[in-house]
Amino acid sequence: RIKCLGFEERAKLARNPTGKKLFEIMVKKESNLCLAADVATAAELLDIAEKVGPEICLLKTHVDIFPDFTADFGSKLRAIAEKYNFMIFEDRKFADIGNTVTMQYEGGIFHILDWADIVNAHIISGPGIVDGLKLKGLPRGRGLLLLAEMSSAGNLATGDYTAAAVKIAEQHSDFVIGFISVNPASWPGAPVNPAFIQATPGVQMVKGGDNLGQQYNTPYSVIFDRGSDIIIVGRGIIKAENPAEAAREYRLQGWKAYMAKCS
Ligand code: 5BU
Repeated sequence: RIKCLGFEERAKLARNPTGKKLFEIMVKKESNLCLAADVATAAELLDIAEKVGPEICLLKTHVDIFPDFTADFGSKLRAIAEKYNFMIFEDRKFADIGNTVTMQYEGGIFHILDWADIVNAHIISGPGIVDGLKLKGLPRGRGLLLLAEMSSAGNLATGDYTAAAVKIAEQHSDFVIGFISVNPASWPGAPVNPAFIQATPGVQMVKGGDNLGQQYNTPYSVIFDRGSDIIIVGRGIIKAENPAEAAREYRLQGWKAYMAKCS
């Protein structure tokens, strides 16, 4: 096995300021945990961000699920993110043509560009989507994750599709900071450029799934066996009796797996 490059070294390779900062936060907090904060209301999200903030490097939102969203949501969440030193990732999964996504990113009710450090995009529409998002995001120092794989059963993001995501990322490495992936160690030509970060959803303490196609792997298998960097955990934390305690346990497991791989 080739020597594993640590997050510290990879921070220096990152061309995008948000990608670089994310690696640096991971080192500083000894955390490769991203919370998928899929709670019922914006009020609950701000509450769980306060509780879990010390354990995470990244907080992932689905802002369009909140019935109580207000214009000050972004500034409130950013204040908590600054207090606990984590970054904010809106899991928007942009998918349209370049011109349309510029408007979806910046405008509407949510003004995602104003508060999300990181967003993600499907590549189904081709590389123009990256050009569009970059037009708005790069001047603000924002970063983009491309969906190279998905965690759900029967998804179509495999093989040549995954390879195309890597190619597009290489062509836009000033803005693309990495991938949503499931098993990047299995990609042809793996490991991909270590400047890119790998973030993986579908993580719980035991392997399994839900009734709607989600598939779970453990923190150790995701980081050590499958070659990812960041575990994205939702219900494993938010449905726990004590989310802060559960988050701490996921952080320790995720970091231990990284240390086993890279020290
Ligand atoms: P869970 O509760 O840990 O299953 O939540 C997983 C989160 O990750 C949820 O917010 C999904 O929208 C998100 N997700 C995913 O599960 N699988 C994917 O391939 C992608 C995102 Br992309």
